[in-house]
Amino acid sequence: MSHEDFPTDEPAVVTCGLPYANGDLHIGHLRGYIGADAFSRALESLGQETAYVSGSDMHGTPVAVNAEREGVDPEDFALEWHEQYEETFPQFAVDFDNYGHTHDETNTELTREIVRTLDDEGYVYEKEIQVAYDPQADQYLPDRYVEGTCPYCGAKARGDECDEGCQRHLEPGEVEDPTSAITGNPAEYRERTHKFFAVSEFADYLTEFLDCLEGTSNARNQPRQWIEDGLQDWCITRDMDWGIDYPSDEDGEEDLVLYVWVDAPIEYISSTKQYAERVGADAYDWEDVWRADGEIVHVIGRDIIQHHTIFWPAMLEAAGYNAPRAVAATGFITINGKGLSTSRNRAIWAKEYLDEGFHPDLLRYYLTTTGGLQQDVDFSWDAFQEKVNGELVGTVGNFWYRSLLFSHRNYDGTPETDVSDEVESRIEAAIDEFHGAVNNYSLREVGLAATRLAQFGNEYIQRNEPWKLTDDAPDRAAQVIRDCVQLAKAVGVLLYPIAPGKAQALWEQLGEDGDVADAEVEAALAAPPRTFEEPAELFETLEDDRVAELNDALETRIEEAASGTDAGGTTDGDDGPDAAAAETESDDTTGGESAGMTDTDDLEPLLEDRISFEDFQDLDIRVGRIESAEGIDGADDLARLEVDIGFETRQVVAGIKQLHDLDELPGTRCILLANMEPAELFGVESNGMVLAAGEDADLLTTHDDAALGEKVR
Ligand code: B3M
Ligand code: ZN
Repeated sequence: MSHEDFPTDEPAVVTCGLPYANGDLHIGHLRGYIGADAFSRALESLGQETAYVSGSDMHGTPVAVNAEREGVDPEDFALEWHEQYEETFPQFAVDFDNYGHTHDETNTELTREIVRTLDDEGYVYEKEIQVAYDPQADQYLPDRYVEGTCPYCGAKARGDECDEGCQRHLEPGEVEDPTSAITGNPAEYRERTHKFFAVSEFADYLTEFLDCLEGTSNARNQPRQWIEDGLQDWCITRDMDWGIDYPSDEDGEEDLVLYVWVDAPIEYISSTKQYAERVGADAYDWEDVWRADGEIVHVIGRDIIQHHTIFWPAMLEAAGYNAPRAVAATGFITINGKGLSTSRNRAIWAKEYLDEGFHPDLLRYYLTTTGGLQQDVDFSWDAFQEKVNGELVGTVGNFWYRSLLFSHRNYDGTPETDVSDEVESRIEAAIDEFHGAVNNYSLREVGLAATRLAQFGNEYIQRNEPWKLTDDAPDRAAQVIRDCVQLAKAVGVLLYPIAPGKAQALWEQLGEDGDVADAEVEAALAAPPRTFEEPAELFETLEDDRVAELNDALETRIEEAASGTDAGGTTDGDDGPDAAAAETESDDTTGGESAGMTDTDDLEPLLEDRISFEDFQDLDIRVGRIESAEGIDGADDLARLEVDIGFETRQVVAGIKQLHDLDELPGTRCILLANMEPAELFGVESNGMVLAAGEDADLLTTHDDAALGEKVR
């Protein structure tokens, strides 16, 4: 079964994974929250009725352990972080329709009601299991209170997750060689009775569910594998005080609380319900979404796919709720090519970014358009500068400013003529791209639809040179400028989900009433007001010396954290927000951490995520031979190559000018990605990509006599 394209007639809800209320927010968190925010705004731009909700995750050992370390009550501790998150999100234009928390009354009640239903429906049973226990501390050791070895991959693991290895969820009793995180002593296993949810009964249901699940492919492929390997039932209670009590009439069970992963996703529903109660069911009916056929879209980190594609849909199905339409699982963030690590202070903190005075839209644009949703995205201040100066200042900002300024000076606003057919069709094509991108869950393409349109605009001005026409061909000049003003407005409308603040500023410069947030994509084709004031530039160049300072500051604090001379300038000197950062904490899982300084420290981390053979087959990789190679004038690094791939000779631009003796290259066999989308670099079209390894661009070649054009597989 496939879903009807967005926009549909049903209301939608977009959610992002709940941050554990236990430490400072950083760029790893922001990627998901900004991504989900942009997606929800994009849906609204298409005319889809949408709510964007989330809340703080208050329970579980990630919160309890950190609160205990600070010697404070977990509820007070979590509430304080919750309030801080509520303040921080709007500063990144992350605009929730409702932001609740898992400990509030709505969620406590709904959780108990749902668990009671699971029980009543016969999906919950009791079982005696081995639970880790610390005799010295005289307490049981759920989840993060115990550390040991993952039974599946041998990596160091926490009680309920193999966070540094295979990323699997671990059931109580599974971790080998357990030690207590409280005393550091070896833990013993003791027998306890716990409640289990019969997930294994849902294997067939989940298989069908995955067949129509939209979002990223990792969120379908990984769970399919888990189902094939055989589903285990899921322990849903813990020996702890902090959490939601297991709803039970029987004596002796009141000391069990629900596992945090039971009540956390239920907050998605609770938060939607709170929103609906605030605006009224006529404006938004939460039951239409969760009890009927609404469109549920979850944006999450890729380390919590199992919770969202196995446990959660099984719970929803068992309790009589609607199934998610999409799970979009984002990759990790790396910093300067290495795993983000809060304990090593290798992170960009939310507060730090804001203190630098950067506009939120710059980071929003960087995080959404640098890589596909599923891909890991590297952040460096250098790459940030390149993105900002190249695409936002150079392409979008430049086009906006020159179009509006010229138009204001010569026509006092929008020239009184219609948009040309050429420009109207180009805008229509951009709207189509936008629509397709939203339906493919590709925020990158949403953002690039706008940037490419601005690029077209710049080329259009250059090509038509209106400044030469104003005197001799005034009608023609008015036409060109009219087109540019329309293009500028269209870029603003399409860029709105990614850069809402800047889009609104443009909207106001154009003299438009109201908010761009209330406009839908079709507004890109509607004429702007007849007059508007002189515009101001909306993006600012990020200078080299500023970037050098930012790089120095980052390096210094990473070094300080490594030598233990600094608590981090954040509250996490001792591992605070690591818990919240689980989705980004891939942290040197490729060996750097345990093996100390090895050669692999300088390599990009291996991707955990596997792709299917079908995905690989999408790459059309061919054997080629370089026929000619010459430097491109004006470009420091680029060379223009002619590559014979049997069927034809391709012109390719490669960043190898400084790295190879170009005269030596003709005759060299190379490997070419033939179905790379064409790009234009320094005015030269590149029609394929030559594969090379590492910083020195060591060119891949063949070692026998494979024919030119032969497929590499
Ligand atoms: N609080 C954070 C994480 O594991 C966790 C998400 C809950 S989503 C329902 O990424
Ligand atoms: Zn593992």
